Amino acid sequence: KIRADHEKALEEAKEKLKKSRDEIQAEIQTEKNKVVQELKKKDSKPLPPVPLPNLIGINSGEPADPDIREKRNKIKEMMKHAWDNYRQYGWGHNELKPIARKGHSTNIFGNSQMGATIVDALDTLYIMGLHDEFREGQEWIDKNLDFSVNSEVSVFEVNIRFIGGLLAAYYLSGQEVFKIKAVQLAGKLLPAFNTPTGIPWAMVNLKSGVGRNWGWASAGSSILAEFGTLHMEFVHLSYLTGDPVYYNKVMHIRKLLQKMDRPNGLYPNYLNPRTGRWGQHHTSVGGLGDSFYEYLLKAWLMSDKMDTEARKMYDDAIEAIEKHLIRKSNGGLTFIGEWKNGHLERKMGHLTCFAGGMFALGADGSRDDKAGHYLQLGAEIAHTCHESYDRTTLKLGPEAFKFDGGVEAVAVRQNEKYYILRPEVIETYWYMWRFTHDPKYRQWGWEATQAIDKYCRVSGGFSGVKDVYSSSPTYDDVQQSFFLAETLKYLYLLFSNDDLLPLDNWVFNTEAHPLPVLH
Ligand code: DMJ
Repeated sequence: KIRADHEKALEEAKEKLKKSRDEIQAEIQTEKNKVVQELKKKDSKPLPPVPLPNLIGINSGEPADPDIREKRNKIKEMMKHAWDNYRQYGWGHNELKPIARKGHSTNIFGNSQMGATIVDALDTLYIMGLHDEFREGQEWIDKNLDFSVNSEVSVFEVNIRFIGGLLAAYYLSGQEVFKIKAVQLAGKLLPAFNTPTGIPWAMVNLKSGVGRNWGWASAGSSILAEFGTLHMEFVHLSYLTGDPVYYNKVMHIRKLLQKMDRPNGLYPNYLNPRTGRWGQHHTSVGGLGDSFYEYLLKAWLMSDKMDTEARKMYDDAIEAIEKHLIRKSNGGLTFIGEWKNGHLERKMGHLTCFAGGMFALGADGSRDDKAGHYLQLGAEIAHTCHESYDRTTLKLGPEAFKFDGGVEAVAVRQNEKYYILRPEVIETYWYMWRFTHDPKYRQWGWEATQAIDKYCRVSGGFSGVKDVYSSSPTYDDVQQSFFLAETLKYLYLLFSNDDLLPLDNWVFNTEAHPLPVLH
C-alpha cells in the first residue's frame, strides 16, 4: 500500500510539473484556502470544557540568597540571548545556526518551518517571567503554526517537543490556542498507528498520513524509546478532549509489551511493527531506550500513583537493568553500560546520564522500600556524569565515554567527543538537588553554566562544540531547541526555590515540559 501511495504521489507530481509555474501556484493557493476553510470548520467545534487540574506552584520561586539570585539571573540572561538571536535570525525556522545567523532544521522536523524552537521554549520563557517573549511566541503559533503540510516528521520528536510544549504552555498560561493546536497536531499523528500491531511507525507524513520507519533501524523496526514515549502527552490529550482514542493507543502499546518475552528481563530497543517481534537484542538506558523507562515511572506519578501497572513494569525493568547493565569501574565509578547480543559494552552515553534523576525520582514508592538504595544510585550516576565533564578541557561532557582498558569516564573515539548543548547531566543535578539539597549539585550546575557561557556562547546565540578535549574547539553551528526547553530550564530550576513547579504536582515530560498530576 505504501509503495502504491508513493507511486501515485509521483505520478501526480509528474503531471503537476507539466503545468506552468503560475498554474501550479494558483493550484497550491486554492488547496491552501480549502485546508484553511476546513480547519476553520473543525476549529469552530469547541473542545469540551474540562476542569483544570490543581495548578500549584506557578510562582516566581525567587531565592532569598543574593548569590543564588544572581546566578539565576545569569541563566535568565542566557535564555534571553538564545531567544533574541533566534528571534532575529531564525524566526519561524525550527532551529538557529548561531554562526551563519540563519535558520536550521533536521529531518526529525520534516521539510517545513514549524518553529520548533518557539514551541519548545514557551514554558521556559513563562517560568522565567519573560512574558513579552512568551506573547510573541504565542502570536506566531496562533497565526503561523499549520500542520496540514506535506512533511514527513518524527512521531516521537513531534510528540515530546510540540505536543508536550503546547500542553505545558496551555496549563501554565491557560491560553486556549495551545490546547487547540496540540489537539490538531495529535490528530495528524494518529495515522502512524495504522500498523498490523498498533506499534506506530517512527515517521508520518502529516498530510498523507503515510508512515514508515527509519532506514537504519534493525530489520524495519520501530524504536522502543520512540513508541514508548507517548504515554504522558496522550493521556493528557484524552483528558482535555474527552476522547479516549489517544489513551487507547498508548495502552495498547503497553499491553502488547507486557505480553512479550524479554531476554533476561530486558527490553530490546527494536520492535518490528508488522510482525510484533523484537529486532536485534540491544538494550540501552541511553539513546533508543532511555525515555521508555522514564515514562513508565512518570505514568505512575502523573496518575497520582494510581497506575500501579506502570510502576510494576518500571520496577521490573530497573531490577533487570541493575543486574545486567550497571557496574562499578576499577576506579569506583558506577556506570550504566549497553547490552549488545549477550555482551556488556562498558560505554555510557551523555543521554544515559538522565537516569540518575530518574532513579532519585522513583526512589519513593520503590519495591521492598529500597528508597535509600535508589537515591544512592542516583547520586552515584550524578557523580560519574560530573566526572565525565570534569575530565575534559572545556568542563563539558562528551557524547559518550568508556570504562575500559584503563580509561574511566573519558571519550575515546573522535566522533564521541562532541557536546551539543544536551541537558541530561544538569537534569540529574536538579533532581538530586530537589531530593537532597546537597550544595554540590548547585556547584556542579554552576560549573556547567560557566562552561557553556564561555565555550558555547557566540554573538549569534549558543552553539555545540565538536571536541570537549580541545582547548580551541570548533563549533557545530546549531542551537538545538532542547537547549531552551531543557538545559536552561533545569539550570533555572536548580537555582530557584522548590515551590516553583513542585514535583508533587508536576511531572516533566522527557523534553522538560511540565504537565500537571491528574489527581
Ligand atoms: C531531548 O530531545 C529529550 O530529552 C530526549 O528524551 C532525548 N534527548 C534530547 C536531548 O538530549
